[in-house]
Formats: sequence, structure tokens, C-alpha cells
Amino acid sequence: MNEPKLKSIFTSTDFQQTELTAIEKPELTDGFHLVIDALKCNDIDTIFGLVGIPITDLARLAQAEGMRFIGFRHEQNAGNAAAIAGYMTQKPGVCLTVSAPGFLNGLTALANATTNCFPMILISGSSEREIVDLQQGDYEEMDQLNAAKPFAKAAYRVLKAEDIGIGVARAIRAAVSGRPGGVYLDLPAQLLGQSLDAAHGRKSLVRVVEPAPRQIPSPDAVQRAINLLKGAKRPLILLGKGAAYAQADAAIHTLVETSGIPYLPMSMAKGLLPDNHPQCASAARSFVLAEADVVLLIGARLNWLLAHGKGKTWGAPKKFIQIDIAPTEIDSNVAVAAPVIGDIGSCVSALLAGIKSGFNKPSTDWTASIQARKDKNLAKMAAMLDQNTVPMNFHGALRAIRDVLKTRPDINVVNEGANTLDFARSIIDMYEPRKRFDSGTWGIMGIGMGYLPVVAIEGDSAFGFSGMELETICRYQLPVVTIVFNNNGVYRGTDVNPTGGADVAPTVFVKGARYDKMIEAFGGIGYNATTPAELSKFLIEAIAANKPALINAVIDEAAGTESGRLTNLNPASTATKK
Ligand code: ADP
Ligand code: TZD
Repeated sequence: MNEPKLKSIFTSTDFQQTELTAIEKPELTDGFHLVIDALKCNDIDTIFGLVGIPITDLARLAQAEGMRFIGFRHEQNAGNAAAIAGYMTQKPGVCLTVSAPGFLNGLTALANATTNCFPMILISGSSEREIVDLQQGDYEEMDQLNAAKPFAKAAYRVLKAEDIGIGVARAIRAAVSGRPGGVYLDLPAQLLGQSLDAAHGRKSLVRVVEPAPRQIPSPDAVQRAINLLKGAKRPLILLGKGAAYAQADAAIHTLVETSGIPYLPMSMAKGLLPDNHPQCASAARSFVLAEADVVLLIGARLNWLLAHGKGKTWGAPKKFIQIDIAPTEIDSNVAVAAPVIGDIGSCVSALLAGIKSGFNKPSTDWTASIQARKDKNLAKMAAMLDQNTVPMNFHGALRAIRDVLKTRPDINVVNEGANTLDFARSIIDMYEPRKRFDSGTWGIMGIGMGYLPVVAIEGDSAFGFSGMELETICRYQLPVVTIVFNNNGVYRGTDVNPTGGADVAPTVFVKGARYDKMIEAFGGIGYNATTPAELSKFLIEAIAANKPALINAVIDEAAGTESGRLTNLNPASTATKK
């Protein structure tokens, strides 16, 4: 592929023209070049991936052509990086992997992206179709297209170089239009090497026009929603990560403030309005969910994270208004009285226009009762946060982190674990949109390092899933500060093997592990924090250093509970052995 006659369409001037120019043969391009050109033609400038047969040259060429290639140590983390880039930019993030095993490693990230409604494209090289389809045992043989289908929003395979432009365009549009999600694009090895007349290749490229068109809600739907809101006695707005994704920050802010309705942010919607906003009801979450009579959902699904919209959490039956781009989301768990289908920006603006003409703010009965509950809960929480026990518990350690992060609201925070996730979500306030990323809709462990945060707050188990990416972080000198909440195990470190055997209990890790030493192996800075004061000092220092760092935060191994706050989802055996 390094033959001078093969040219990229976009950087033709960079290419060394040699005496071969004189040859009468038409100027050629090939599958490799066309994939890069098709991505660049749609302003995609970064690929996250892991190289090998048959895509090594694709990665190399991407870099040569001015794209950024960020190489990871495991495809799942590269896929997570692509997914979160998609979430933050509304442009699909691209992950590139090799065939079968690399593809499968990336598939978890693709499925996670689809589940979370993040736009990404997983591009995998694949083995020879003729051999794969006859199951003749090719190198890394797998029918990847069919394997990807159940886990992707869409899946495509390109067989002819001249179709690469269309294939990439379809993948982009499928990823970002409507409800965003993960798209799989299968590129067989033979395709990459196929050559094509360069002019023909140039013409085959497609620049996607309006990949995610606005979707205007119907006026009837908007009016129905407004009528319901106007009749509400105890209204509540629930903001989900769809609202954060939509980047309709100003409209949402105005809707909340103009209506005066209290709101609850879901974890990744925190910061859409600052968590210390007077209308934020997070500190009275159980109270408002149970007591509200009309709930306006903006980009949030009534899935397990919201107790499916029913049961004890939700108290008396209530009426839901739901803004979502996906019509099939409506009535998925409970009846929705007023669906508003469209993109959040357009829907929120339409609602705003409707309430501007007159809207009575919620009664002080409602807002004062919420405030009273907030005050009570916050006072209780303050006492817990004041703890300085050594070894640290979750509250003491998170207070230290909270106080530092409060001074840097611009920082991207990633958070995973069980107790570490649940406590950090409620203790660490966010002040700006799209700064908090976490285990999301699946409650998946392993997103930590791939989401390339600035500060990662990680359970020790959670960290282990992507810990090797510390090398990636050091290699690219990314200023990521990872804080490992080290309590010696999954959830906690106190379980014992009831048989008295030599194996430790299923939840237990090496006691007193020094995760800080791991990053030192790659040239990063390691810290070992045993008190909240040390944790605070090291975090300030690490952020100021602007270099890769890891703080091993020593947490009491008895702190925390099994499954964090999801104990109710964790079946326990009740049978007793005779
Ligand atoms: P959370 O977990 O924060 O509650 P979910 O991921 O469950 O949020 O819900 C996000 C919802 O937002 C999905 O139903 C998705 O269809 C919707 N959504 C995503 N982007 C948009 C958009 N631009 N306009 C309208 N709805 C959107
Ligand atoms: N594997 C994957 C991919 N996702 C998961 N959610 C789990 C396993 C099960 N799991 C949880 O739900 S939380 C968790 C696991 C393994 C880790 C909890 O331990 P931790 O956090 O050390 O990360 P805490 O803060 O000590 O509880």
C-alpha cells in the first residue's frame, strides 16, 4: 500500500509525487485510503483502537493522513473511549479492531453504547468471506456481522471499495440520528486492499448532510403536556442523560427556572444545572419521587434506575409527561399520559413557548416541604461527611475529593464501583453539563480508564477491569488522576472462606495492595493516601502536576455494603444445608 501511485484523496498535495506520475496508468486509491477519506470527509478526526491483522496499515495510514490514532491495550476500553467521545460531541466516536477476538472485545463497548444511547461506530477488520461462510477455519474466523446485530443499533458490511463511502455514511447516520447508538461496520481484509481509480473513489465519498435532523414535536402533544403541567399540584422534572446529550442546556435551564418546578438529575445529568441550584431536589429524592403528582421526564427512561416508574419508590399513582426521541420508549413500563416525541431541544423550546404565556409556579406547600426534607437530609449527611476515621471510610474520603473538585468544576469525572459509585454520586456535586460519566444504564464495571477522564473515582474492583490502560494514559501523557478506593475486594474485603480452605472468599483481593505502584511502572506519579487530609493534598498536587497520577486511597475493608445500594437486586440464598 505504500506504492506512490496509491493516493489519498484528501492529502494529495502531501504525497510525494515521484517519477511514477509519468506512467499512463490512472491514479489509484484503495480500500485503506477510502476508509480514511470517508471518515475525514465527515470530520471524524480520531480513531480509538488496537492494531493487528488486517487493520494495522489502516491505523498507520490514519495517522499518516493527520488523524489521531489512540491505541489501547484492550478493545473494550478503546470502544468505551469512542462511545464517550460520541456522547460528548454528538459525533460518532470510532473504534477500530482486528477480527474475531478483537471484535468481540470491542463488542461489549458497542453494546454498552447502544444501551446508553451513545453514538459510536465499531469498525472491525474481518477474515475472508468465502472461508468464513464455509466455516473452513480461517485465521480469526467469525461471522462478525451477524454476531454484532443483536448488540448494535445497526450493522453493515462493505464488500466493494467503491461502497466504502456509502458504508461509512450509513454508519454515521445510523449512529446519531433518532435515538443514538452503536453501529457495527464490517470491513473484510480483501476490501481494504482493493484498488480503484482515484477519481472514481473520490466520487464515491459521501458527506452526510444533517446526520441528526431536529425532530419537531406535534403541537397537540405539546399542548397536552402543558395542560397536564398546568394542572399539577406537585410537579417534578426529571432530567436524564438524554437531556445532557442533547446539548439543549440553555433551554432546559430556562424551562426549569421559568416554571419554578423542582427537578431531579439522573447521575449523568448532574451539572446540567448546578447541583446546588435551589430547585435541585436531589437531597430529597425519595420524597419527591413518592410525592410528586405529575412528572416531566426529559431524556430519561423509566427503567430499573427509576424503579420502572412504579411501586413503593413512586408512592401514589402519578401522571407522566415524557420527552423522548424514540416513540417506542413511551409506555414501556407504565402508561405515559402525555408523550412528547421529538428532539429535546425542540421539545423543551416548544414547552417553554407554551408556559411563557402564563404559568403558575408550584405552590409553596410543595416547594417548602421539599426544602424541609432537603435540610434534614443534608444535616444528616454533613455529620457523616465530617468523619475523619482512619482507615478512611467512603464519606471521609469523598468529602476530601468533593472539596477539591468544587474548586475545579471544569473537570471531567468518571465514577464506577458499587459503594464508591453510589456514595460519590450523591456526595460529589457537579456544576457544569456533561462532566460526570459513570457505569450508566447497565451498571457496567470497566468504563473507568477508557472514558479518559481527568479524575476517575474508582472502586478497587472496578479499576481492575481497565487498569492496564494506565500505560495508555502514560503513553499519551494524559493528565488523568485515578483514585482507587482500595478496600481489599469487591464491595468490601472482610469475607472469609467458610470452609477454612486456602482460597480467599469470592469477593476478596490481595490485602493492602499498592495500586499506586502500578502507574509508577509507566512513569506516572503514584500516591498512597491513608487519611482524608492526605487524599486532599495529593489530589490537589496531582491535578496541578497535569500528569498521569494514581492515588491509592486506603479505605476500611469493612466499610460499605454488598452491592452498594442495589442490595434489593442481589438474590441471597435462603436454603440451609442439612
Ligand atoms: P438516564 O439513565 O439518565 O435516566 P436514559 O439513558 O435512560 O437516561 O435515557 C435517555 C433517553 O434520552 C433515551 O430514551 C433516548 O431515546 C433519549 N434521547 C437521547 N438523545 C435525545 C435527544 N436528542 N432528544 C430526545 N431524546 C433523546
Ligand atoms: N462485571 C461487570 C462487567 N460489571 C459488573 N457490574 C459486575 C461485574 C458486578 N459488579 C458490580 O455490579 S459492582 C462491582 C462488581 C464486580 C465491583 C464493586 O467493588 P468495587 O467497589 O471495589 O469496585 P466498592 O466501592 O468497594 O463497593
